[in-house]
Amino acid sequence: MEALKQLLEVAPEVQAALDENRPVVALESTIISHGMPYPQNVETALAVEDVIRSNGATPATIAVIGGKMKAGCSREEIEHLGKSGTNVTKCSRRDMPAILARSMDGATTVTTTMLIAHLAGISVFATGGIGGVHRGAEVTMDISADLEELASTPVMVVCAGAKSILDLGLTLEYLETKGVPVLGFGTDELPAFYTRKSGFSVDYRVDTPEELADMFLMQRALGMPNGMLVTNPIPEEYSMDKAVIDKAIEEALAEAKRLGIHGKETTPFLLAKIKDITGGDSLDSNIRLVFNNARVASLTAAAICRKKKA
Ligand code: PSU
Ligand code: MN
Repeated sequence: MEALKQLLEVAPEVQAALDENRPVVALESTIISHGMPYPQNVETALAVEDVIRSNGATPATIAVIGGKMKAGCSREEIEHLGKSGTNVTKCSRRDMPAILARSMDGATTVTTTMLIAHLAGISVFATGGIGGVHRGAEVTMDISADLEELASTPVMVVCAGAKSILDLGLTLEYLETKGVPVLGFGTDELPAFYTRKSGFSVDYRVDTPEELADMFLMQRALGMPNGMLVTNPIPEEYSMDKAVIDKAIEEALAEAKRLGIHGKETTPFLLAKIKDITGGDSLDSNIRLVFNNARVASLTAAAICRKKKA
């Protein structure tokens, strides 16, 4: 544990909030380096921190910088990750030993953001979309490590569902197998990132941050090791036309297949391609839904703190 502490740098502001039982919300960094183009990625990363602050919580953008796990990146570190883009290693669980041993930088995915958040004592994490079971996974076996992390790390992840670059039905089956609750914030239906509906049901609809906090704390009281997935639909005014986005996704998938894109490149490739095809509309939606998730995550983190005190 002592050795671990040497590798983990919690920003003083984040540590103070944790020590005083004030709400903290973790944010991932692959969304900065690989999920959006520069400079919108840096602008969004800084703006989402402001959204968290204005909702009464402390943001902790998570990354690996020079071989140190950071819970709370500085503005300069966020700019560095955003400018470096895909030159920074996309760091999943299996990358951690190499990146840390070699004192490299790593952009954390949902997986490693959960891992580091948990080491730092942070319970709630806001992002855009999670990885999942890819279409055709019955042949490729491409299943995101995000699902395994949700199965084994007790952090609440607030997202806008998952993009239909994935097989959403299989993703839900996998989460069920692993005992991960999938909650719909104000919805019975799993949102599909750019659109509010997917045709699949969530496990439970939850309408308030208080109830999300109750369920999270109940999972802890039961001694369960799993995380929890909160799916929060994109606000109506920013949601995209289903036909437009479906067509872009199909085109992107076909292009990935043609080029033989595979492994960890798949998700970043598809995200960039969809953005190109939709002429930037999808990027605007993406930014808006992240803000919306940051707000719900902040309110829920605050509710968890209140209930812990009571
Ligand atoms: N899906 C999105 N936006 C993202 C990602 C996924 O809609 O930015 C990123 C996240 O960091 C997620 C990772 O954890 O991609 C999943 O990658 P993979 O499918 O290779 O596990
Ligand atoms: Mn994969």
